[in-house]
Amino acid sequence: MKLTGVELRRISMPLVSPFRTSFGTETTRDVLLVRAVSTEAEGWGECVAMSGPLYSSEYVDAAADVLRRFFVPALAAVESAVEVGPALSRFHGHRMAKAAVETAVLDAELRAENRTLARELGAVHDRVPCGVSVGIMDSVGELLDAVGKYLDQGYLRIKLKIQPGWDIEPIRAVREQFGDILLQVDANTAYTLADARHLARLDTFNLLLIEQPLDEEDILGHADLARQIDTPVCLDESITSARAAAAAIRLGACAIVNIKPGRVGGYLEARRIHDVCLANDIPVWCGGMLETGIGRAANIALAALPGFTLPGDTSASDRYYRTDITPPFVLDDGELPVPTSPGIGIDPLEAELEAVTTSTEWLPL
Ligand code: OSB
Ligand code: MG
Repeated sequence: MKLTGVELRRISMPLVSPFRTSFGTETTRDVLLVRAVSTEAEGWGECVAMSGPLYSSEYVDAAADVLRRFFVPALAAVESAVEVGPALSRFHGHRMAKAAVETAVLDAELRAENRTLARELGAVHDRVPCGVSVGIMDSVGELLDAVGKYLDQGYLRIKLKIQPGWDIEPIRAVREQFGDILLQVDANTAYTLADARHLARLDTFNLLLIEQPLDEEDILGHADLARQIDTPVCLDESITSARAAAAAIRLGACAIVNIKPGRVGGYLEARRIHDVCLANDIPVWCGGMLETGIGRAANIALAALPGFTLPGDTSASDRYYRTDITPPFVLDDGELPVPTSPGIGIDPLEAELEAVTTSTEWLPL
C-alpha cells in the first residue's frame, strides 16, 4: 500500500447535554478527523484530544500541529499500519495524534484487503455490553433523573463522575433509588492520598471500581490507596502504554484497567495492553472520549476482544449527539453490534460531515 496523502479535518459537534467532569465542562466536541489516502483505499481515524489540555497534556490544536509538521511527513515510506509506530517512535508523546493517524492507515489497509478491524484485533464477540458515563450535575435530583433515563434505555452499567464534594451523597442516592445495578465511579485525578480515609467510605456502596482517583503520575499513590480501600482501583489516565500497564499491575496500583486506544497511541498498542492484562488476570473495559461514530466503531471492535469482561463507556450515538456523522449506533438490549464491514466498518455520511466541518487541510505525501 502506498500512501498518497493525509487529510486533517476539523469538525464541531454540539453535545446533547453538557458533560461535566472534575476537570471541566464540555458542551461542544471539537474533533480532529484524519483521513489517510492510499493508492488502493482510504481510511479514517478520530483524534480523541479535547479542546484544552485538561484530561491529559494533549489538546486538539497541538495534535493537528504535530501531525502536520512532524508525523505525516514521517510517513512517506510507510506501507502498512504496523510501520506507523516505528516511523514515529523518535517523536516523544502525542499519543492521541499518533493513534489517529495509525488508525486511519490501518483502516485504509484493512479496507484494501477486505478485512474487518474486529477480526484483525482478535474479536470473539459480535455484540458488546454497554455502560454510560454520567457527568457531575447541579443537584442529586437532576442526577437521579439522568440515571433513570439511561437505565430505561437499557444501559447495563452506570458510571458516575465524582469529585470532592460530589461523591458520597450522589452515590448513596443512586444506590438507594436504583438498588443493585452495576455501578462504578470516575474521579479523573481529583483526589490525593490524603483522601484515603474519605474514599474508604465508598466501600459500603459495593462499587465495581473507582477509576483514576489520584494524579496520572502517582502510580505508587494508587498502590498505597488500593491497600486502604476495598473498592477495586481502576486506572485510566495513568495507562499510557503496555509498559505502563505492566508496571502498574506489578506494583499493585490497579485491579482493573480502562483501555482507551486514543490515549495509548492506537489500536495496536491497545491490543498489547489487553494481552498484558489478560495474562495477569486483570479485567479490562473500553473507555470513551465522547467519540463520533468513526471512533466509536473502532472502539466497539476492540471491546469485542476476550479480556473485555466489563461493560465499556461505549454508549449509543444519541447519548452524545443529536446527529452523528455516521449512521448512528443504536442500543439493543444494552448492547451494540460489532461492525462487520471492512476496516472500522462504517463510513461518514457526506452531508452530515460537511455540515459540521470547520476546516480541512490536505497534506500530500
Ligand atoms: O475519564 O473516562 C473519562 C470523557 C472525556 C474524557 C475523559 C473521560 C470521559 C468519559 C466519557 O468518562 C466516556 C464516553 O462516554 O465517551
Ligand atoms: Mg476516566
